[in-house]
Amino acid sequence: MGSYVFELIEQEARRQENNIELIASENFVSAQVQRAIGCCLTNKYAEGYPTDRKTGKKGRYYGGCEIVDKLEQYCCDKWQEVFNTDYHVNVQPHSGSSANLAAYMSVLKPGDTILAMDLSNGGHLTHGSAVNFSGKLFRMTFYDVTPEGFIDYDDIERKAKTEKPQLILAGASAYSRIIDFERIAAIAKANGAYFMVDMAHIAGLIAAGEHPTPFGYADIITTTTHKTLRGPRGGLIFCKPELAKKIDGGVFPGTQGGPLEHAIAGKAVTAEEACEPAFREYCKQVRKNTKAMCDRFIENGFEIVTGGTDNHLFLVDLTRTHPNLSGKDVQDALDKEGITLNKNCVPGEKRSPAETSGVRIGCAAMTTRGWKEADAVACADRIAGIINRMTKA
Ligand code: DSN
Repeated sequence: MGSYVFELIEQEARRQENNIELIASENFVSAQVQRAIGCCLTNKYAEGYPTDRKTGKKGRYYGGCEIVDKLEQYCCDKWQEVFNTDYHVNVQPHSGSSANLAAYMSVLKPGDTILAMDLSNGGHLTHGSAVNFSGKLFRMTFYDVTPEGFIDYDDIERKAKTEKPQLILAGASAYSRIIDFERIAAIAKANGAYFMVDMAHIAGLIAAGEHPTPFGYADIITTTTHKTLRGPRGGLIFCKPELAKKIDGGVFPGTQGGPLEHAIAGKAVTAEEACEPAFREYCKQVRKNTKAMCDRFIENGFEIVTGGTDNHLFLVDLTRTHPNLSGKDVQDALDKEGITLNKNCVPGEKRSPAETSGVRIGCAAMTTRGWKEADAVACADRIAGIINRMTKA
């Protein structure tokens, strides 16, 4: 049957094949993951949780769940294996935002205080933005970054004392440096706050040992599965075993209804893939490519927030080198050249979030496509040339 929808899907497939994809939060799933998420499991309702392995207590509100029970339990077990952890895991969150909402609602009351990183400094919308549920439901307070863009750990310590948050949140959408989870955990503990990590961007690197782990330090860890983990769009929550009941209740019935079992199948295949040695090699290469590209931008005279990168992304700050160009100008110009990235605020941003003075560049997707350092360097030169020509025009 011909359908406009399938015509558009075909067009998008061509766009993805032909473009250079540098959006730091995107990646390309394997054919196996795609097969899992496009399967008959989408037909099944399964509100609740798999039958308890210890007690045999049934946890679903619908019949016919004997197979999805096995699937969901397998998915949970595999994710524990990925992160080599005995933390409890909930694989039902539909997205990273749903995971964060459920996590907050599990341990906080509306009006409680969260200390997090502001969106403009690299945090995420769900980390307290005034236009998001997080900013509307909770009293948000933010720690600073230094003028160079590094997390100001002394400020976290100060604000933990003065603002008395019930929860301190680490994790970011646009932060290119290692996050010291151990230090923030100690601050949270000293101040009687929960410590939550949103590791969505760096989860793959953590799984591969390419970034220090928050397991063992954080009370609650949320992530998406589609960024450096290279899985389908979706979320996960990990927590210390003593918080398992609260977290599960926070997801269902607290903030979600029926789980998406086809998405859970895709997450399970992703976990299988992340356990393979090839995934470690992939994550190593992501970091090498990102560093090579970032260093080349510096050689080409560009300014990078924090002066470099430790992970899968970096931020180009145009403020001083190209004052007449906004991040949006660059994003639009590169779109026309088949290079996809996103505009991004930089520390001390003077422009609006719709314009911005920077762009964010990530190498996770192109590394999946087979990029090595030389490809990243050639792309940096190409982008630098495009931006410099825009300045002259
Ligand atoms: N909005 C995503 C990103 O691009 O980083 C995070 O969820």
